[in-house]
Amino acid sequence: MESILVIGANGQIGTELVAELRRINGAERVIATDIKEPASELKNNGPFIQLDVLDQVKLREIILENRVNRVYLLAALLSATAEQKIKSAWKLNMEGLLGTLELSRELKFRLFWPSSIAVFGPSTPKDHTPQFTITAPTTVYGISKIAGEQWCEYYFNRFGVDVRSLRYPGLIGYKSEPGGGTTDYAVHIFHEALKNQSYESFLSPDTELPMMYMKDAIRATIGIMESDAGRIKIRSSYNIAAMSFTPEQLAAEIRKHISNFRITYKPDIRQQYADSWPHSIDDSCARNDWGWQHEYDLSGMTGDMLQHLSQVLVHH
Ligand code: AKB
Repeated sequence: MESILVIGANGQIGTELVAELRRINGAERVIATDIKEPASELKNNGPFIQLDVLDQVKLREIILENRVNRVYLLAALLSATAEQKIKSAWKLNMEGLLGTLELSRELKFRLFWPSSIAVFGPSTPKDHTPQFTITAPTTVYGISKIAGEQWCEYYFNRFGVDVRSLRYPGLIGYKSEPGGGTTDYAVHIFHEALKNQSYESFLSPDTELPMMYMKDAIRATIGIMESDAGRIKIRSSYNIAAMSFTPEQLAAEIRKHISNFRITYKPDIRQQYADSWPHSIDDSCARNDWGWQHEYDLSGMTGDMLQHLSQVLVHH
């Protein structure tokens, strides 16, 4: 029996990706790994192995022993944390990828690696940012993502490594707390809206960013991984998009459900990172090449998020 490996399974994307992969493929076939002890759901619902992605010997062993044919490499430091820990962010984000690309070259598994809208920088066109345009990131995280994209393309062109990647926008989900990103305000705001009916935003009211509901992001991730190889024409990373909004617009949408919700603004250093990123993304290549389509817009996402998160908070 072949199996699927998720590295960094404890994180914002990993938690939801493992659950969905287990639902589709059966729990026993999906091995979750992370450097940290997992939340109980991950551990109790299927195999979990503690793994530091930089331990390439152990990673190779796990892949061989379990006949892994799909690897999702999600271990990374996000934008805000990476600015605080420049060298360890570079080490984890780059060496983790390079080591896994090497293993994929040797062992021939299909590899997913996440890129981000952070590959773009202040000189990139801000609206409907095209697939192929200026990428001159000004954050450590963005530099690691654009370098990673080039490495993915290199390993595909030179060695035929079947690597696939998406440039995620800000992701919003209710299953896990976000960790160290700039777009995280759009998750925290829901927690605070439900608990305290108020939120202090670290981004200014009119900061428009591309965003996506986690359910769409998970469908995109599994969708690109399960597409026929011939449809994957871009081996650096695909733009994908669903919606764009500002903190003010999100607050107004939340107020349709929680009428006394109040938002205040106190921008911090993360404002700079957000200001260097696009407002909206042109994802027509992903739509044309392998049929990407989003389902959730601002109003659909907000309703679903509030409904599910309120249940999660009641049980905690
Ligand atoms: C972050 O804010 O760092 C991430 C991203 C946009 O990649 N969510």
